[in-house]
Amino acid sequence: MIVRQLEEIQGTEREMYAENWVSRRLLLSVDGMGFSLHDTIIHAGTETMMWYKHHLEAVYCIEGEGEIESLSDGKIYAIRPGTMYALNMHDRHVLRSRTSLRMVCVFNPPCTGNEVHDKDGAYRPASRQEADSKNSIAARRIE
Ligand code: 9YT
Repeated sequence: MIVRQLEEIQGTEREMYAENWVSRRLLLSVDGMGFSLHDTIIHAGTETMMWYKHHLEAVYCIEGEGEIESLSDGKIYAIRPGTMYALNMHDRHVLRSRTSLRMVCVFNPPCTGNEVHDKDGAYRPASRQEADSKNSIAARRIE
């Protein structure tokens, strides 16, 4: 069993900073779960374009207010505590925060730890090597 506290992650390599957000990665590829789990703060008054071409992401807002715009059809959805969105079509989107947002994010395949957005707002795909090491860790846990 893996049990972690957010405070254990803060200030370690599992805490990633970008201009508009800070992401605390509670579960990563190396943990062998098949997904990663992030507690992410989006800074107030920011606009972030994202396009996770290589990942599926579900996001659950637990604090704050903002909106998400789907760039394929221009639809805008309000975000407030209790709102979930799932980028099941690898949807290009813009996230706008009126206040600071606290989001619980799940990525499949899992992030490996040090991903930051590229020029398209994407994370690089998980490499074969990372996938193999994840599988061997999962296998070791089962043994
Ligand atoms: C909500 C969102 O997509 N924020 C960007 C950061 C990302 N979710 C992460 O790595 O935690």
